[in-house]
Amino acid sequence: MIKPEVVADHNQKQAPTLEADYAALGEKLARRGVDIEQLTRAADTFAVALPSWGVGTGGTRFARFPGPGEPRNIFEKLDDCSVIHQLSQATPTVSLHIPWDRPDDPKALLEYAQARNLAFDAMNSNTFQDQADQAYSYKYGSLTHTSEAVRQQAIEHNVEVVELGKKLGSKALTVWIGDGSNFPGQQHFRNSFAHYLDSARAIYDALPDDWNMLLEHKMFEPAFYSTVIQDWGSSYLAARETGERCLSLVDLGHHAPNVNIEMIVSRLAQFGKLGGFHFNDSKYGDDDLDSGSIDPYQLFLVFNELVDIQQADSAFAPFYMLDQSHNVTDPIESLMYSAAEVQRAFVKALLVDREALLGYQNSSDPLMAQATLKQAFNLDVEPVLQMARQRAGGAIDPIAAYRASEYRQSVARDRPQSGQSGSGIV
Ligand SMILES: [Mn+2]
Repeated sequence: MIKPEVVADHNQKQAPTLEADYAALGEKLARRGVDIEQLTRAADTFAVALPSWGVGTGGTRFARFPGPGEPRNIFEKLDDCSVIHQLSQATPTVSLHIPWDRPDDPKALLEYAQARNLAFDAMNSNTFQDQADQAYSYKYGSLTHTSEAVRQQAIEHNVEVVELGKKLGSKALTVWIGDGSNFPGQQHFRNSFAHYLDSARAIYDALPDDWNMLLEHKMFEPAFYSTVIQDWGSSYLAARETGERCLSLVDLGHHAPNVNIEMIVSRLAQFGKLGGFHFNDSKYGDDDLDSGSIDPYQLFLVFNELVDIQQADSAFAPFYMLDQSHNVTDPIESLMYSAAEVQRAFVKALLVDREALLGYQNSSDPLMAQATLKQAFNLDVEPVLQMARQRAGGAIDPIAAYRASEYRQSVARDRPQSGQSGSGIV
């Protein structure tokens, strides 16, 4: 972790500016009837999980350009995650990917994480790649394969991930499969979906009572013609058929361009089936750009729904995770910046005057309804985020503090480049 003196020194220099900005914003919010202290406390409650694979440099199917000091194993990944949480104070959990992060000694891994103020979020299984020691290939599918033996192997892998997660204190399994087809006629749609339902139920049966199973859909890639769980409709149907604690997970990047994702959020939540969220951004067909880097308004509109649902149902607590690929940036910087962007969208959504909005909706005043949303979105809440971080022991400006710490230079010396980050090409 970064020396506390480095963070304290950074904060001391930034504090006078923050105090002035915070006071000015406080006055502005007070005129709207909002207590800035209450908003800052709410900001502090925000948390989003880090993907273990996110701290390694990503890439595309064309190439990967490794950065200096990449983590070479799960312990070094946790070291990087602890730095992100130390400075951002918004990422207290890590989501593991098995087999990439499979520990020899789960107890030792749990202790290592706890010593760094980290816990484990949802576990991710992997049946979209073949592993060296497996009997059957997933080339033509896994949980939906036409062969029962292949399906059984994929089910057993998921059960193994649940068993491992139990030892690590996780409470959820996220299932994403690449199963689908590249040619019309290659796959029987109904049969493959029926196989998926049978496999999902078999995995669900192995789930502890206090766990959730999260089904992630993705429109295309790696199967470019059809994907078995390609949209929220398929995800909803599968979650509904599988069991009460089986829920849909929405990844912001896994939709056709221009799809109204905030409405999907609303639909799934209305029927008790929204279980989790993967944050990222996209411009074309990608699904891995940094959260809020392309369309921060969409991110805000998603949180507008999430906050609206939360205020109606206090038990609503979906799993949040960042899911992005850092190809050209220092992954630690991207993850800190992205966590703050998601937190910013959450805080702005809290500022929406919901009573006024409902009034404009009921009186059919679309201009003022959208203006009510814009009034919250257009306000700069940076001082609230900075104050929440500082009070929690983090850095007022995480990127500046991180660069001042020279953490990357330090790990670059300790971690000679191996050419493998364990994150693969994502
Ligand atoms: Mn995802």
